[in-house]
Amino acid sequence: MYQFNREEYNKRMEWYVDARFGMFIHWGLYSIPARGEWVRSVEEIPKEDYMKYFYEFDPKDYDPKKWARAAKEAGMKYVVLTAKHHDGFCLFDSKYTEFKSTNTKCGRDLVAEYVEAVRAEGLKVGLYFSLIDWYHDDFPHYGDRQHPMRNNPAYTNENRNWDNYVTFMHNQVREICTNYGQIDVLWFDFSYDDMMGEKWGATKLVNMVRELQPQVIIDNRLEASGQGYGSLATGNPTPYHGDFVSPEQIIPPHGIRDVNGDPLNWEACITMNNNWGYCARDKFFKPSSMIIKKLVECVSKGGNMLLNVGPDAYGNIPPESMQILSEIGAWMKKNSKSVYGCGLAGIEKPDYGRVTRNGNLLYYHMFENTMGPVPLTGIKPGTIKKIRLLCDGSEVPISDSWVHTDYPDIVFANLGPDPVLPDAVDTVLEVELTE
Ligand code: H79
Repeated sequence: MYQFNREEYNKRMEWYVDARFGMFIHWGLYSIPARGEWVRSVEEIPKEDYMKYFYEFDPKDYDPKKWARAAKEAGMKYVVLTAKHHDGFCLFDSKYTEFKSTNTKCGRDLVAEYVEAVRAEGLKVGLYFSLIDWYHDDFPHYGDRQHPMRNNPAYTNENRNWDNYVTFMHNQVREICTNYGQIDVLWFDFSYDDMMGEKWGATKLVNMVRELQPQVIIDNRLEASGQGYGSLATGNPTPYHGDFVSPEQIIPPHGIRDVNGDPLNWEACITMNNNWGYCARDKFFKPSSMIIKKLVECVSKGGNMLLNVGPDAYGNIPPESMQILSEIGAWMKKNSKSVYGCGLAGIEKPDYGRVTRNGNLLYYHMFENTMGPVPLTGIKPGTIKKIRLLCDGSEVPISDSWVHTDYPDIVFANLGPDPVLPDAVDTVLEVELTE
């Protein structure tokens, strides 16, 4: 029986908190219509019509080694792949359904190849598993808020056997936790209305998962959606509390704390454009410069960022996403020390950027120049051992000028006369404190 234990919890979370940056991958049959992973629900497509994508599915370019390499090059430390999304299609060889990749033209267990490729790159392995299943006959259809058949009374819920669904869902989770070696992250999605907690058989499910995969890190969505902190924040966690809060498409304005004011672990999952699954017509990609600053924002607020890619029908990550990943990677190659193992600085955000911290190392992230001496707000004069530019290790002197008389409590760094920062996106000052 699983019981919350603070020490075990902190130990289990160590690698994950250090990592700070991961890749989310949304991929499945919905990559063929290419209108997002909710396409069957949004367009209320009947099962028979959706089956055409099942008969067509044959991702000729599927090579998870390429995905894993792209994640690694971007500086990500873990990857989470949709083993099954809400449409119910499994990228793994499940005994409990015929709706799976091994029964398509491609005939492969795509999850098996994925876990191997991700491990080979030294990255942690995550799997996303949808609690919702629009394919299964025992999942409520008519009247369910999200089901593709919600508006069609012909799909009455009479004779649908909920217990049968829960058993099926648990069986599939057991397969995922048994057949693919060590799983580092299990990402359930998601609870809504009364579909929550024990309705999913959550205590039993988590007991099984923790027995099969004692080290696994679980999200909080057995009792939450993309909003809501879940019971970890209440100081009285349920057995299925999950290990991190999972704000979706938002960075919490003030980080996240529990009722006692202690910081909670969280992970903001964020898309690069406006869709999780591949969307051929969605070219609204965020610039890499923005994503880098948002990653730093997450770290400075004590959270992780899980950045999404949606490979296309052939299995290729879109070129726009590859470009963004490589630009983030270039920044990370020089500055990742200010991300990995870093967290809350306990210092108010300066006007020009943000501060992250690892022990007695403070990282002042400069998103813009200060046009003069750089105020290292939050540091007491006389407590600095040295300041270096993180990108090249060069010495940054403490400013020794008239400003000190007007601002005796603030230490200023002197970046010299060049008005242009060495890194236009985020120039990082590493400040080592004496204690
Ligand atoms: O897997 C991704 C999403 O498919 C799933 N969680 C992430 C990680 C998810 N996103 N949003 N939701 C679940 C909540 C439902 C949002 C909806 Fe809609 C608003 C469903 C229908 C209206 C967004 C807009 C999806 C379709 C249209």
